[in-house]
Amino acid sequence: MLLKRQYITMLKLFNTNRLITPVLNKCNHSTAAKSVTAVKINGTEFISDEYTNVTPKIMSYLGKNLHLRKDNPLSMVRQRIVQYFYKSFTHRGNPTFSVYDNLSPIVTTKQNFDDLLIPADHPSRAKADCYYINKDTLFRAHMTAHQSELLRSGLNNFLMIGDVYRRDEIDSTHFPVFHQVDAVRSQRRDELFPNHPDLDIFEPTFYKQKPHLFTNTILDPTKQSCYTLEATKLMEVQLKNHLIGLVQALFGKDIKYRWVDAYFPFTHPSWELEIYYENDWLEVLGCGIVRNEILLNSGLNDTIAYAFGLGLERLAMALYKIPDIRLMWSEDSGFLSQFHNKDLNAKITYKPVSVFPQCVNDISFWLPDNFTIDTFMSNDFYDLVRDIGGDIIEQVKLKDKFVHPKTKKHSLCFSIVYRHLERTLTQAEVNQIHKAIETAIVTAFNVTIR
Ligand code: FA5
Ligand code: MG
Repeated sequence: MLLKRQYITMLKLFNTNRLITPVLNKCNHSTAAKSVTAVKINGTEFISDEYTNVTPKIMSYLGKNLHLRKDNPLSMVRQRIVQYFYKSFTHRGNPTFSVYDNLSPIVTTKQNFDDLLIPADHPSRAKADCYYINKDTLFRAHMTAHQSELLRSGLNNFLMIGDVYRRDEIDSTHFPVFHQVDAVRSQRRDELFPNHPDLDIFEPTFYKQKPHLFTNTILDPTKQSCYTLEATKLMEVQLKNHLIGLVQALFGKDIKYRWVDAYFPFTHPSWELEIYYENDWLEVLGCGIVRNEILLNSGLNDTIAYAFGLGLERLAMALYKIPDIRLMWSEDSGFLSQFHNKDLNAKITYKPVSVFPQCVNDISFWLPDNFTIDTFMSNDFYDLVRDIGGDIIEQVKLKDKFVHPKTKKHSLCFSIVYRHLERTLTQAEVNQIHKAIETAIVTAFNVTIR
């Protein structure tokens, strides 16, 4: 989220408040009528100002939570990452890391920037790069926005997963909303060096003053001035090993990767991990040793920590060969069904769905008296549907089942998704095929269409 490009052009496109749904117009009674507009989000009202640039379209992504949706590839990658951390770190049989995947994406500038030592004039704060609700409130631009508050609440090892919002270019790998997994792992001296009472995490000079009076510097590229080189190096090795372990768990042992030196205001030293994918290097995450000032401000004066933040979209696109980031938002069953009920570790290669629109017709029927929902042979039904509909049947899914309270008759409802791969189907021709299926199942299974 550093060194943002392009923010001047974006500013020209979106610099007005009129994109906001006005929910309130107050008049200033004294002089010329001044209108104050507010933005209402999830029931909370925010007074807008010259910073406000969030659009109704962007607001419409709030609460979509793709990372928690069952059939979404982002959710599958999320679960694999969480599993990796649960498996790799346990303490007396319990997972060491706790997971926060439901934190509100509306944060203060303090959370998103100040708490992370991001300077007041840093380009990542630009109105052109972020979606501001007003000058103090924005849609989080990275999951690191929650790092300080979770540290303050006493957590040592945690994952923060959610949607983040950035004004960025629009192409196959960029979308204004994407998803990140962020993490912090912190350790005290006895945890980092359990067998070396002679080693310390802090330089002797750090102890000479009160911790908050110590001036921590990042002039040395290898470490922060407060930490020893041994502690910093050991944390670096652990951090890198854990992250390489993660990409190998996702992509297999043969994945080609490289580390690139990086800069983030909240870590030092910092790195980015790139993987070799489709003949090019792809940046998948940023990481580093957390700046000690952040830990001190959160009440921790005996700790060294590492942190990282990765993008779920990039990993999912590479893992499943999904060519366009917008597909993550697809509600199309032709897309979602490719990830439906799949084993988390199954090798899935995305097959492009037809670009022609689908038609969905439901079919409901009462089963004959001698049948129940459990004894009805759904697979026979699917075959019959395919026999009649042919290749234009994209999916048949059970939508509803019902037992009549009085007659005890059982009823089923299926949605049939029709799509032609080469042309747009008309509703009329779909209705005709659908009717033919109804007629056929009445004969074949003795059911009664509802
Ligand atoms: C950050 O957001 C830092 N907060 C990461 C971090 C956390 C560093 C903790 C150190 C410690 P960055 O802007 O590089 O950094 O984004 C992190 C990852 O999010 C990237 O590596 C990439 O995988 C993903 N990402 C960034 N921008 C986009 C985008 N526009 N579309 C899709 N994925 C993106
Ligand atoms: Mg980056």
